[in-house]
Amino acid sequence: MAGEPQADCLFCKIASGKVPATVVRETDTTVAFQDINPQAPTHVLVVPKAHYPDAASLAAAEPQIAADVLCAAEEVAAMTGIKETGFRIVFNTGAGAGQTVFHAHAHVLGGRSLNWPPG
Ligand code: D5M
Repeated sequence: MAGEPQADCLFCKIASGKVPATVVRETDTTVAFQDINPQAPTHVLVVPKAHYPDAASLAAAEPQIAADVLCAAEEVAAMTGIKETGFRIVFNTGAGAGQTVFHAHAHVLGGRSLNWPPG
């Protein structure tokens, strides 16, 4: 069924606590944890607990949970102090855009100057 946890999905396992991660925030529908390969002084991932392969499919199927992910990203930015200095929320969507883990996730990045356009 759409949104059900997938046995072979790393972020489903992190969301359920089966794989350890440094969790910084959790809500009924989302989990936020430190990225294992940080690209900025603050680099947190926000994932929905429901499994959708990318942000676009999440938004199409569950717009409220997609909004929850965005709100959680804002709260992570406030908690970590990057809201004041500027931060970026990135949803790599599809392998062609650099997505490597096919469970929807927001990258919340800040703590250094961020160039535009991104690479
Ligand atoms: O981003 C996938 C991100 O997931 C990438 O920045 C590394 C991160 N990652 C991979 N494995 C882990 C674990 N185990 N803990 C925390 N973070 C992890 P993408 O947009 O798909 O390229």
